Amino acid sequence: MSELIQAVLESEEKNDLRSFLSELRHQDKKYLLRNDILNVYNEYCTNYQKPEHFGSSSNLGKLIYYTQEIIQDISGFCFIIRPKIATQEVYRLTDDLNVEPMSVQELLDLRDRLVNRFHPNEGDLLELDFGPFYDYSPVLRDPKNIGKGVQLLNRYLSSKLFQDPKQWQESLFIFLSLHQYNGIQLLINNRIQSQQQLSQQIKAAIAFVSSRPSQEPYEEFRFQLQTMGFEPGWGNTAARVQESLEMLDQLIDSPDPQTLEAFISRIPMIFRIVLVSPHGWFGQEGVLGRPDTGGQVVYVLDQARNLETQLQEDAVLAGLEGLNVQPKVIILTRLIPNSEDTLCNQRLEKVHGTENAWILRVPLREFNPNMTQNWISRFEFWPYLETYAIDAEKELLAEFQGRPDLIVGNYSDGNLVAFLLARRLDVTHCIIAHALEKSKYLFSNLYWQDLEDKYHFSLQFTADLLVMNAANFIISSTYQEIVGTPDSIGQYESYKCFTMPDLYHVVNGIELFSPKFNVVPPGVNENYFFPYTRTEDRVESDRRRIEQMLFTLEDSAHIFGKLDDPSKRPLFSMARLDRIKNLTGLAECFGQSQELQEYCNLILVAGKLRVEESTDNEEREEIVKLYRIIEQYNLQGKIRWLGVRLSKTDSGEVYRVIADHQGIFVQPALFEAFGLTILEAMISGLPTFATQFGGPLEIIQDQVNGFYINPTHLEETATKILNFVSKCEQNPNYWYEVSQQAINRVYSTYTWKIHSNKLLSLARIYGFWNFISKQNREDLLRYIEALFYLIYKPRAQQLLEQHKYR
Ligand code: UDP
Ligand code: LCN
Repeated sequence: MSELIQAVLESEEKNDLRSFLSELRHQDKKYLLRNDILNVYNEYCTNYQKPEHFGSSSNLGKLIYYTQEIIQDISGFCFIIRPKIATQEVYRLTDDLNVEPMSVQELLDLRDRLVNRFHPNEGDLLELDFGPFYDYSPVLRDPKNIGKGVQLLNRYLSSKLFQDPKQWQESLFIFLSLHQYNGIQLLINNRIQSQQQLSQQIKAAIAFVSSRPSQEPYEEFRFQLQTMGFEPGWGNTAARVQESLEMLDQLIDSPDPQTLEAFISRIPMIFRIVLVSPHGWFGQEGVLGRPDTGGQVVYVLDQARNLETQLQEDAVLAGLEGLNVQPKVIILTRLIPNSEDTLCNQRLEKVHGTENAWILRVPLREFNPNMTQNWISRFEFWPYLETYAIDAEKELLAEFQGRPDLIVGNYSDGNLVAFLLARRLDVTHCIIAHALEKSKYLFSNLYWQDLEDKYHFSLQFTADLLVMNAANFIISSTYQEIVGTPDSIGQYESYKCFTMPDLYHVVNGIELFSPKFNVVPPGVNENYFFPYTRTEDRVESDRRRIEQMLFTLEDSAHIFGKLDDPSKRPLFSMARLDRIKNLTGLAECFGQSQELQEYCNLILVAGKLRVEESTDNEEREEIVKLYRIIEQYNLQGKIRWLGVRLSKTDSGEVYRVIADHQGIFVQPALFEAFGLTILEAMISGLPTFATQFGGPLEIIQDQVNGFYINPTHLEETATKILNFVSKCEQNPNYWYEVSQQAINRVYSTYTWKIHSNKLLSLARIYGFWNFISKQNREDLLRYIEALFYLIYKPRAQQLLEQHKYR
């Protein structure tokens, strides 16, 4: 039995539990989520005059704290308890306090019953279980190591080399013989014919290079090495070649995880990368994705640039300069014929500031021109992806003049295309979620049938399940994206067990303890976003122009509001006007606090100023709401709202000008998967107050380099900001201290250099693992393919039929 329930039942609190259940019974809601549970507990504590605490002194409090859901039916209550991260226990509690564990199947049936979708007489529902496929691979034990999968993998691989040296050394030898660049053999040539020979030759080669001056360029002794069986790829100087050979020598003699990681990370096996982000409005000017893909576009563009730079540096270090190596990165996206004055109808566009990174736009096949000539919402995009992947494959092969070495998917749609491409091309496959919709929309799976017309979650969640299992590795921006926090479940975790009533039950959707998960956060473009103190890199005329635009310029077409006192400290925020970004919540928080208005002005860079200018329903609603709040709280003279789309150069300068005025950045989203604006603000030197729901919880260390806010508690948020402001008034140094800490945090942890280095190292290690564990994965991939054809494809086809008549 659950330790937590047992503790309650064996203590004096047994009666308290009984009273709490009675409180629950009187609720209208039969399905309570954590917040509801806490509210009922709160009520219970008030009604029964009990102190409300979740600490160690109350077992009931602890039980409530760890209970994620309570479902009530005629026979009692089902408690879904999450006693620790990534672990779920389910119990049925009857009225007479009898406790029985429930199986996952029973839980899913109960959920179906609750929405009147339980039909046991019509036969069993399809059950999806990915669990058995993970029997072959290592799993982590401690949840705190989730997201550091590569460490376990290195330990596992090196122990295999140790336990079964013959077979594993042979595999390593074959792996090393495989690498080529444009038909030129790398690392080992055919003078070395076997693993034993390799072992001997390494020692000879080490003796040879150690006799050369350490900084001697590789080109000077290239031919001697070649006669010994070694081709380019070991290093650019005698010292580096020696180091690489010694690592390999050590791996053969006494393998250890660190050497394995360091050695495999050096192998020149990646020159061509595809970053898949198909859904469109992907460009460098005048476009910012569309709802919910803004950050993704910024992320992928910066990633492409930095991967190219890293690949170039790696090629130099590997000693490949003489081979005229030109790494290539292609961002694969959709060509949109009706491109609304953007370049999204252009097939090929070079990524600014790169030598060989490109945006390749491939059109959808023309099923119904009304649809396929235009932008298609991410919720409707599913039927086009399979044929898109087939067409994209041909174009990629032509552009690369061969196969890519790594395919990285982005978001659910891109991840599916990446899977189809990787399967056909047999290439290492990585996925990035950015934001999984399942946990974003409450009960999205339970009520999927009611939401299907608008959101088509049956396709999206099926695609998500398939790709997260198919991928060789997954990178996430935060730990909590995978497994949440002690009191909230992670985005990937929400795929572990769920029902799609009448479609399928997922009893084990993903192995959260698999080493495939790695946390690799993004960085920020340091050419555009840098500290306000770096005056030498700022353009004075830009600074003046932006300052005017933010505080004084009158331009009714794009700017709303005239400040009574522009010298007050600016509270600044910038985001698209989505409901979830909650800029209206920030305006309301500001509106409700006279004191905040006394000390600060509110400055928002957000969306558009007029409903007529927007085509997005959510944005239109938010525009109306923002005007209503301004009127309700009489904020005229205290707020400026800029409905402008800024270039990157300008948005960088905007943050810095706000910092010149000792301003504050506030990110009030109801949920933020990661939050690139937070990095941008912090690196610029802005003290930042950001939502505690999502990624910011990991980016910021509360009260050290920024502050958490609960954007649903307006008064508390205002007080937090005011405390900071008054501390700054009393001690002018305080603002500078927090500002400097914010800058330090980004440079130490969130740079694209760290990101691309790590991503490429992972790609090589998982590529190696993929090579040696191929047979073990084939059954999983076949299962995934079957689900793709049997569930995904017919549903996609149905949606396509609907699109034909639009
Ligand atoms: N952004 C912008 N102009 C705007 C709003 C946002 O340039 O009016 C940029 C912002 O600088 C950031 C990105 O869009 O680089 C938003 O990314 P984030 O991760 O914060 O949120 P998302 O839009 O992906 O939900
Ligand atoms: C999507 C989001 O919702 C943001 O939180 C992220 O920062 C962005 O993608 C980039 O990953």
